[in-house]
Amino acid sequence: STTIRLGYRPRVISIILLLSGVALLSVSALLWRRKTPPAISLIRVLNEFPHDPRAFTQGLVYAGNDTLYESTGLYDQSSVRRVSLRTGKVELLHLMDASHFGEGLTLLHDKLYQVTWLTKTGFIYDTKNLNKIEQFTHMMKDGWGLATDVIKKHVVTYNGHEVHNLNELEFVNGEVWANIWLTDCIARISYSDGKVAGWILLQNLRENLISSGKRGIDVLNGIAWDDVNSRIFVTGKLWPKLYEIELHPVE
Ligand code: DDQ
Ligand code: CA
Repeated sequence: STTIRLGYRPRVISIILLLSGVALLSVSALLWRRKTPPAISLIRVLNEFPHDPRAFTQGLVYAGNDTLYESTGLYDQSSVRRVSLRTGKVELLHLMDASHFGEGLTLLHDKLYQVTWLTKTGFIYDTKNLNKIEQFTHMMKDGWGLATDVIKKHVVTYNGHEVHNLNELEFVNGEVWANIWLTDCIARISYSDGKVAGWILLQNLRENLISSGKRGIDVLNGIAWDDVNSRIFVTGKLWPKLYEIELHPVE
């Protein structure tokens, strides 16, 4: 019986080794996964819509019913507007005082909240008529993006490095998305720790506008999320188009 046992043992041992090898491999795959860089996505355009080419877009939100609200900058032409998604037509316009440069915009219940670039002043508007209801002072020197609905303070980092120039913002599916000023990238930021969980690369949008002869367009800026239909809209400053996009992760 000893010889039989000896004959079997190595096989049993090798099966155990094989199994533990598989287990080790899967554990290390999980650990490896955790260490791999954040996901990169390219995009595909699902729909394109007209956008006012004079709108220096600084804030964009979706309000349901194919309606967007938009905040625009530049000192003598800053505005808040209600815009039809399908036609790009400005349905309602509030022109701001020439001393303010419109920046981030967000929608909460039936009010719009807007910050301004260097004047530390914020405004609250009634969505019904875009009348100014109130104004407030924001503590930062520069108002840039604005989104709802978390109250937390983070330094945004990517692999331990600070990420600067976060511009227009949107709260998308539990993440904060931010246009990075002067780039064609959107950072997907975890609201719980401020870490960049992924990058969306959208250079083809601006490249296509330029190669189709559009002149004078500025940077990609403006993200709006339709949480009922899971639609993502993006545009840019002085862009003649607004896009509905979907993400395609790069392997
Ligand atoms: N910000 O969007 C990065 C927060 C501010 C951008 C301000 C750009 C000023 C451009 C002025 C152009 C004058 C023709
Ligand atoms: Ca937004």
